[in-house]
Amino acid sequence: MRRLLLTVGVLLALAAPAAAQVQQRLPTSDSATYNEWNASGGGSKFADVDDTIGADDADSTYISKVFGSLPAVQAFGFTAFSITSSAITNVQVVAIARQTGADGQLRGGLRIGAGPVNDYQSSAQALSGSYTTYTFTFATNPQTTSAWTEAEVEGTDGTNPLVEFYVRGQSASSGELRITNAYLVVNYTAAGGGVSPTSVMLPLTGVGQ
Ligand SMILES: [Ca+2]
Ligand SMILES: [Ca+2]
Repeated sequence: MRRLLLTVGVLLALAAPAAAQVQQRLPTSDSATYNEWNASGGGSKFADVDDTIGADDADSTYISKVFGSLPAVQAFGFTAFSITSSAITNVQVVAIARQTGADGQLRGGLRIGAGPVNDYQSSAQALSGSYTTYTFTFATNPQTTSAWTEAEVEGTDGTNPLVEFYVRGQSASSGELRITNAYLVVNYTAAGGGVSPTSVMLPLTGVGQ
């Protein structure tokens, strides 16, 4: 029995993933620079899109922009990421969005810099008529075009910190664009490696003795 469990332990260690980690941030404030969309509740924009991730409330609370007033940008502040990484895979803007008319498109964007703050946006994605999750991926820091550093992602870098994220609606020919949920994601590899053989084997040491 002990030998079997030890074998299982070794196999688990060998099969351990490379400690891929995800951290998510809902918006906590409206940008003072880009605050161009409308809140369905008439209050803060961020409050209509900070639905619990994985449980958006569809048309109960959303931000919108009618076709005649596009393009328009809505940016948000958020609580800074706090990670311990050995490598950062990407930063993603996620929006659960739809259009009520036709030809609507959405971009995701990041605002980066210690001053000036510069704007970087993804390519556009066409919107569906029903709520769909759109993911806009930034594999590198667009201001440096190099791999993200932890300090940049956490907003503490002295030159190229991530400051705000945004959505940019464009191109509709009728109706309006709606977003019910929006958030920021960082995908990274944890520092210090993943599950080690030692940590897997230790609980099994006493089995069978
Ligand atoms: Ca850190
Ligand atoms: Ca909502």
